[in-house]
Amino acid sequence: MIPQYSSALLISDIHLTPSMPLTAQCFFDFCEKQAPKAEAVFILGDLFEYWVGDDTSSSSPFQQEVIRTLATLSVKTKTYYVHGNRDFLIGSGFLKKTGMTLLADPSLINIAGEKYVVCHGDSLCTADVGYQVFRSLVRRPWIQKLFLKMPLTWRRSIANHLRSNSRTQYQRAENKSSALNHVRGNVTLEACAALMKNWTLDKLIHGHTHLPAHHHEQSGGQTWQRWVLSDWDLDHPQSDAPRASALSINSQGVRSIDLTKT
Ligand SMILES: [Mn+2]
Repeated sequence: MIPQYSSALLISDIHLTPSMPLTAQCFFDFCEKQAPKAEAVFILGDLFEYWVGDDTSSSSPFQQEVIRTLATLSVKTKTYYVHGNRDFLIGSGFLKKTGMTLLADPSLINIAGEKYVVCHGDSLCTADVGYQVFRSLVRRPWIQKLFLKMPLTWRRSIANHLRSNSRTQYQRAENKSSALNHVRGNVTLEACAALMKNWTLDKLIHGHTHLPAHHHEQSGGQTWQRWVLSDWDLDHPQSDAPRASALSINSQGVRSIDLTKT
């Protein structure tokens, strides 16, 4: 069934971790204040910095607090979640506790009478062939089952290894002199065009690239709009401007809300 609402808020890439307390506080405030005002809230992946299994929450006061916050929000408004590349192991246990409904990546949603395709965004980064091979492997159920059977210390160490690799790549992508890596960290026009053609739609919303924008794009006679959600970071003011935003959709259209100023 297609989620259909008159208003919605969309967020992604909050990268929640106890070591980023200001970002976490901004998320808790969002869930308490702004989020209940929308009919539905969509979290388009990378809610957590990393997730190595639902069985870790019982020993983590931080994860317990996130679960409580989302469960409280889910009572007030409908909440949806799409897997990100860092928290795709979020399973039915976490979803049940938080009251969130899992959406496939990509999915169609209908807000205020307009149809949008939503996804995390990593599947659209097709210039990074190595990553796409990795993605297709780790999304296989049998590989996930094997991973989740490993001791927690192994799982954490694998996740840390993958994160440090991805961070190095991201820093390279930030370096504008390296055009190739910049392309690899972004979605491709071809992948977006194929997705829009497949769904015969002209509105796409995703996160993942940390390049918030509203694009008007075209390819082969097709045109579409693409909104990119921002990542959240209020804990590293030295590296970039503090940022946290949500996309609000209602009968007035689509607009970005700066949560660092609310
Ligand atoms: Mn991501």
